[in-house]
Amino acid sequence: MQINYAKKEVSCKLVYYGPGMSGKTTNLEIIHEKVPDQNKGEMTSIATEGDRTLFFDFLPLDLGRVRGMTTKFQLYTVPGQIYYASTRKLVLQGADGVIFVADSQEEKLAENIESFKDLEDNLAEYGVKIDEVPLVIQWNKRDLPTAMDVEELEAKVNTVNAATTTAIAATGEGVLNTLKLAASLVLDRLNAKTPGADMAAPKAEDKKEPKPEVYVAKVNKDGISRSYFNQYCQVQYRLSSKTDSVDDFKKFTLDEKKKLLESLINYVLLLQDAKKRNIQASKAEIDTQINTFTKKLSSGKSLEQYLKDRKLSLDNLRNEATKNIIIGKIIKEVIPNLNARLKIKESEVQNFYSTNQDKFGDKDIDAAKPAVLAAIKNARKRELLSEFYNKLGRETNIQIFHEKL
Ligand SMILES: Nc1nc2c(ncn2[C@@H]2O[C@H](COP(=O)(O)OP(=O)(O)OP(=O)(O)O)[C@@H](O)[C@H]2O)c(=O)[nH]1
Ligand SMILES: [Mg+2]
Repeated sequence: MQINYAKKEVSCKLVYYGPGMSGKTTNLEIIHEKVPDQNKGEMTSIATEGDRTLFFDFLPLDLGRVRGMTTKFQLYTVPGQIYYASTRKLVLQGADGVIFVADSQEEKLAENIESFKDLEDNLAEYGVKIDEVPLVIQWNKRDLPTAMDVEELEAKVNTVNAATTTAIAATGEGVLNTLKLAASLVLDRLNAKTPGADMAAPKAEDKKEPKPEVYVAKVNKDGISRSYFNQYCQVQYRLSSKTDSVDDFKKFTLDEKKKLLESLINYVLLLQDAKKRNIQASKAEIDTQINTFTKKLSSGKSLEQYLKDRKLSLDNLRNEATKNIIIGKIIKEVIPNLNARLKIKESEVQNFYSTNQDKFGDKDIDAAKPAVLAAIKNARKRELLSEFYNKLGRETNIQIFHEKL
C-alpha cells in the first residue's frame, strides 16, 4: 500500500487469485466494462496465450474519495495454471488484499483446495498470514449444473473463515459486489493500522512507475521479453522431457538458456517470414496434427492425461503444432527440391560406412545400413535446416542480450 499524504491519496494492490479457468480474468473484464471511463485506466493483459493468463492482467481503478482520501486500486490477476507457480508468487508480492476466485464445480474441488493452499504458502513466504490478510472468496460459476452447495464449499475450501460472495462472473453477477467487499476490507485495515496522528512521514518517492519490460532479444521489430522467454523454456522442457513426470519449475544453466533463446529466435524469424509469405496453419491442420499426436501416445494414454502429467495445456500443444505446420510449409518454399535433396545415394552409404567404420564395430555394410541411413539423413536435415535458417536470418536484425537471461 502506498500513501501519498500530500495528495491525500492511497494506492492499494488487490490480487485475484485462484485455480486455472476459475474466472479471474473475466472478473477484471467485467469491472473494466462496468466502471465509468473517468474512474479506470487501460486494462492490460500481459502475454496471453489463447484466453489463458500467462503473466498477469492489470486494471487501475479509481474508487473515489473514501474517508477523506482518494483511493486508487491496482487490480491484478495471477495465471492460474498450475505450472506458473513462480509468476503467481511474484504477482502476489505486496498485495494489500486478495480475492480468491473459486470455481464452484464439483470436479474443480481439488483444484480449489490446492490453489488455496498455494495462496497460503505464497503469502507465508512474504511473511503474511492468510487469516490476517484482507481476503474475500468468490464462489464463482454458480450457473453451472455441477456447482456444489455453498455450505459444502465453505466447509471444504474456506478453512480460514474468510468473507465470501457468490458470482456468475461470465454474466457480471456478483463481480462488483466482490470488489466492493474486498476494497472495504482493505480500507478498514488501513484505518485500523494508521490512526491519524501516528502516520509515518511520507516517503520522498511515493509513486512507483511500472517496471519497464526486460528484453532478452530483439528480432527485427519484435522484442522477446524475459517473462515470455522464461515461459517458453518451461514449455519446451515439458514437451521434450523423456519421461512424463516433470518438475514444477525447471532451472536452466546459462548455456541451456542460450540454446533455448537461439531456438526461440529461429522460431520468431520463421513466423515473421511466414507472415510475409502469407503462410498460415489452419485450425483443421492443427487439429489433424493433434489427433495424429494423440494416436501415437504410448499405451493408449489419453491426451488429457498426457497434458496433466506434463503440466502442459492444450494451447501449448496447439502452438507446437502450429510451429510444425508452418515449418513444413516454409521449408517447401524456401528450399526447393527438398525431396530430391533428402534422397540418399548408394555411393553415399558406402562412403559414410568406410569413413566411419570404427562406429559400426564388426557389422558389415548391410547390417550397418539402417544406422548409416539414419545418420546421413539426420546430418542432411540439420544441414538443410541451418541453410534454411541462414536464409531467413540473413535479412534480419537480431540483437541478443545474454546478460539479461
Ligand atoms: N459458465 C460460466 N463460465 C464462466 C464464469 N466465469 C468465467 N467463466 C468462463 O470460464 C472461462 C475461464 O475464464 P477466465 O476468466 O479466463 O479464467 P482465469 O481464471 O483468468 O483463467 P487463467 O488465466 O487460465 O488462470 C472463460 O471461458 C469464461 O467465460 C461463470 O460464472 N460461469
Ligand atoms: Mg486469466
